[in-house]
Amino acid sequence: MLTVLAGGVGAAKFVDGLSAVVPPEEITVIANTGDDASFHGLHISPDMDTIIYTLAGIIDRERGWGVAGDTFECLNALRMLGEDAWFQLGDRDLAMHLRRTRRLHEGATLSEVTREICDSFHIRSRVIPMTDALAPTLIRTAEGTLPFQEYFVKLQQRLEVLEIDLSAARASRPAPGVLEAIRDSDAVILAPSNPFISIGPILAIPGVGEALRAASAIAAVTPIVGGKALKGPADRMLKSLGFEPSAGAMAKLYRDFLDLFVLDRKDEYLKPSIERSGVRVLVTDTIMNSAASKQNLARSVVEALQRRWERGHHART
Ligand code: FO1
Repeated sequence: MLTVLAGGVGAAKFVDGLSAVVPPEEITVIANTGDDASFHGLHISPDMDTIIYTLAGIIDRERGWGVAGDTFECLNALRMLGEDAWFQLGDRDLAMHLRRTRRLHEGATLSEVTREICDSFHIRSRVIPMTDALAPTLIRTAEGTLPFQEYFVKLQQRLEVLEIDLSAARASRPAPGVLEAIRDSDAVILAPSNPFISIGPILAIPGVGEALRAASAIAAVTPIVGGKALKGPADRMLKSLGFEPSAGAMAKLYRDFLDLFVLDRKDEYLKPSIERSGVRVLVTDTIMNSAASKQNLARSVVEALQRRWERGHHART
């Protein structure tokens, strides 16, 4: 069994590749819900939706989020009615949010609704939210503290981030199955997601840190290549939060519990310094721009973890 801690686009691509390399039933995805937001009375879980649409094969590949070929008639109509509609909710995408919100109003938990939605899409891996509680990530900037999507989408990540407030995640409880999945897996993989706003909220959930320390093996795939984030503001955040914008800084952030760090070939020169901190390094191609590249990356990570298990086994016998 493998557990993946996941943000949105990068994580979804990685899990997509992984499910072609190991049986999808053996994968549990624990998704960040710190980005969740309410628009037009609907509960949106962008990272979970990105994972679900990707695994269902209907993601808009160009944008990385939303449904391929979706239209925006409803949003346009809302704008005509004077609604502030800057968050792009497509007509088909709205069905997901309508269904989720109705079930939440009926008293279902977010993990229950997520399971139902995954079943409707015949998704064979298990996707669970990090928590069933509302745990919004807040972004502190010089111009005030903002809800995540306001910083990310409305203001296009233009403001410098001074602090990321994960207090809601810290005050929440893990969703059913989260700690068990981490503890009972053969390995936990931190997807190539932003360490502060995607993986950070999951790590802030009470009990997750301890479960990780009890996990059999933990690998992390870098979301930073050549000092640049593959997507989103991770490189700028590293800088504004006082770190070097490099894959090496990423490895340091996770150093406490990491067994294997997956570095892009372009950054191979960082391998010795990361290994000196006691973390093994796998150097491979991490850019996922085709089905083959997603699967190759997933295969390399799984094989490196397998080599580790074999070595551990020989050491004990
Ligand atoms: N990202 C955008 O940049 N602009 C949008 O209007 C937008 C709408 C949206 C709707 C549904 C959904 O599931 C995701 C959406 N995203 C949008 C992506 C999302 O805001 C971010 O990529 C994640 O929250 C960061 O991981």
